[in-house]
Amino acid sequence: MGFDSKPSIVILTGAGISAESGLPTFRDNGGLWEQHRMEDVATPEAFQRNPALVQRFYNERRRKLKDVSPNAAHHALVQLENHWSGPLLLVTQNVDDLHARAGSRSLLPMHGELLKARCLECGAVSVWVKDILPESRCPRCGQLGQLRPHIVWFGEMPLEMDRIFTALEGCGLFIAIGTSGTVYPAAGFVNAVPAGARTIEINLEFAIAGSRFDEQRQGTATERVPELVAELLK
Ligand code: BV8
Repeated sequence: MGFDSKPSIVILTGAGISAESGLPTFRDNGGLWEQHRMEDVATPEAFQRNPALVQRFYNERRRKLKDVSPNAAHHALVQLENHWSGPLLLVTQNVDDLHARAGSRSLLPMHGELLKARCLECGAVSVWVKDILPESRCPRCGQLGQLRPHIVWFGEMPLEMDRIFTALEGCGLFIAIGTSGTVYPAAGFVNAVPAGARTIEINLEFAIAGSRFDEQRQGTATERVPELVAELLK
């Protein structure tokens, strides 16, 4: 694809990019939300009401990270970042660590990270690879039993929104990969790019409603993402 100057790229990934690594998505059958109602495990109210259930939901998902690895789609995005001469920002809705483990550097986990805990007492965000338990202590203030997952729940503000919108408003290419486009504000990012920017969606299947993307590439992430990256780097 012919670009004279290399425009800036913003990429948005969702659970679909991690599916082939073995992590369940939210809405495909057998998805995460089927085992739990979202209201029961991914809202501040749920955490107030039943902290043990919420901690268990995230402890289970955090443990699973040890058993999975980045896939060809994650690695292809690292290739793109390493060889694209223009700016590139990878915004992920995923809370797994697969992009980071693949080597992505310009990475913005807008919904938080499973491998971090946040202290309700002092606000510190710490790397946290074990279960969060009632007897867990904050590494900064030492407070007992005040740690929550560093995850953005429904009704909470996603992280670094200003930085994301600045990148969107200046980008020449927006690529969405493996997201159902059901959760806002991420689902609205495609509407924030400048007129004339190229928008591409890679998905296993597309929402019935008409697409707001210039191009839709149907298929699995491990098939379609390396293909697109090869085209862009040609
Ligand atoms: C906000 C972390 C306001 C948690 C997530 C009522 C009450 C409260 C809020 C709302 C409400 N109604 C609407 C809202 C707003 C709400 C929202 O949009 N709700 C939806 C359900 C309608 N949004 C929020 O609450 C957001 N915050 O609005 O704040 C505010 C304003 C001012 C001040 C303060 C606050 C916060 C949203 C963040 C929630 N946290 N994640 C956790 O992970 O446990 S969201 C979670 O679901 C994911 O992070 C992701 O973002 C989201 C959507 O999931 P996807 O990634 O798209 O995955 P999904 O399964 O849906 O789709 C997978 C796709 O992949 C499919 O298309 C599939 O076909 C495809 N696929 C599958 N396999 C493959 C594949 N593609 C390629 N290859 C494959 N192999």
